[in-house]
Amino acid sequence: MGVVTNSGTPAEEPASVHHPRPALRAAGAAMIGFAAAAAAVGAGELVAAFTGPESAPVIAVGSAAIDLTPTALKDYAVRTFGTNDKPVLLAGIYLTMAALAALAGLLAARRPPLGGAVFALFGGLGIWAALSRSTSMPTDAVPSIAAGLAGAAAVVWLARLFRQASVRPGVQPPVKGPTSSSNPDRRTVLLATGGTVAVAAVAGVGGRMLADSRNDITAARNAVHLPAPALRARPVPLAARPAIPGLPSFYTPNAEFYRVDTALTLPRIDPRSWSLRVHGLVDRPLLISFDELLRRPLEELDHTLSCVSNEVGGPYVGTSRWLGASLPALLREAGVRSGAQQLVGRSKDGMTIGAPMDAVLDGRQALLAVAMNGETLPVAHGFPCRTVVPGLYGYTSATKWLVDLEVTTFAAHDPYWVKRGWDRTGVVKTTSRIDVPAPFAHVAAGDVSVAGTAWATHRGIAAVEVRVDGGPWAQARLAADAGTDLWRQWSYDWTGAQPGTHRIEVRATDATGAVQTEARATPFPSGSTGWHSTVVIVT
Ligand SMILES: Nc1nc2c(c(=O)[nH]1)N[C@H]1C(S)=C(S)[C@@H](COP(=O)(O)O)O[C@H]1N2
Ligand SMILES: [Mo]
Repeated sequence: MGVVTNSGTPAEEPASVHHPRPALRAAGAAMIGFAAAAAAVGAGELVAAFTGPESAPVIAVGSAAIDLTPTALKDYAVRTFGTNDKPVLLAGIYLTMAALAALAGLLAARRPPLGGAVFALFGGLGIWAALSRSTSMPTDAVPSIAAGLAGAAAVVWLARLFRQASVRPGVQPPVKGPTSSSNPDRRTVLLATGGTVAVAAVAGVGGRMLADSRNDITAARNAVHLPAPALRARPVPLAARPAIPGLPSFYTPNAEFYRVDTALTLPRIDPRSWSLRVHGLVDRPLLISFDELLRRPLEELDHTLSCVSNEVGGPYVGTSRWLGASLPALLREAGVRSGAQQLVGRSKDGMTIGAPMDAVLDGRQALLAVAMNGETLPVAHGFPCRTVVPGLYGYTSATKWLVDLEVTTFAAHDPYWVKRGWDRTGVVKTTSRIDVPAPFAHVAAGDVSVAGTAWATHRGIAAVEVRVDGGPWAQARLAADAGTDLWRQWSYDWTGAQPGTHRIEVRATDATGAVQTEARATPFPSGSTGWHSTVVIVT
């Protein structure tokens, strides 16, 4: 900042200050670039308050980046940053933008139109990103147009001031010219730059606030009255949920339920304007409103949902009591035609999730869920309606913010993840996890209590075995069976643990008799496999 705040008269200063050093001049030019970028983002946010949060340039570019990210990189991001992957992505976009903005400032300090051109390119990228979404409308381009114009105008204006201030006598080697006395000084440039940032901040923050209030559906969500279930889940026996310290609770509280999706801004859907369309290979296409959905007999389903991206031992799994209308019943009303192979759910944000039709209609309790653990679906988990199909990973079964169901063939449509190389069936693999002791925990020698979770959703868990340091497998104690669609908790008393470092391994057998495979596989393309192990230090 020193480069522009110094407005002392040359006579009072040491000679070296008279001529801004190139580095300081460059820093000043970069600041101009940042200020113009702020103006661009602020203008984009303000306009996006009217055209929808997903049309804001940074969000649009981020969403396009998510959709274009190669699977391997996405896998890496989920593995490394977990559910922080979105903040990390946005931070990356902002940092890239800052670097390009600095470059634009430097170019503009030489030739202002060049800086303007960089912002025109920014705007163009935003326009392309905003229009590239499957659900985009022409108006989605407007925030990026505004951002590009605001950024270009700001950078050209500030760069002209900057250049004029730089040719002021005594600041640069003297330049002759009759206008030099009326040229702006560095203080003017500073004020203009700071003013631009201030206006941009007001526009950006104001735009966000406006968008939040325009899209606020809290009241509408709170007003949803959940009818009593027509079909209740059978109570989960206490013996199915042993209270072992360190084990996750049998039902996962909504606030702790993992969240995995591609949505940079959560779709906010007013249930009063929501409808679900059922079409494709059906005899009677349907369109039902949220009220009509709630008037259908609602069923409770206790079900463990898990994510295909879960690593061995990973956290992307949770159990909930879902409440919703029967999906097979709705499909039967629509009249599924022969030849139908795939049920594609479409979300408000353009996600497509395809479930094998034979799984949906084979008698399992698939739902159009409206509630989770007795609470109206949280926005992050798909309010007002999502699908839940036991036995399948979320990416082939659990469309959040559902607005459309298409009955189709496999050949006719590749859903989002299938396009990216993932398996199209998504059957949950037999998985077991050691939750207690925690990895690298220090435990006292003697008797060590080991416990964990196992799931083979819709097949059920028949056995869990544990071994220490590659020794013989021993049967773990299984908690009572609460149903095949649920995880099963287990415990094992490891007796005579000797001081030292030990490795505990676990494997499960599903109810078909298949033993969980030892072979390690990455989540891509059909879910991770391999035995989970934990290293503990016995003292
Ligand atoms: N609209 C939408 N629905 C979605 C997804 C998504 O990205 N967008 N992700 C799916 C995946 S991969 C999983 S594992 C589950 C996760 O549901 P949850 O976030 O409620 O736990 O949602 C599924 N439904
Ligand atoms: Mo997932």
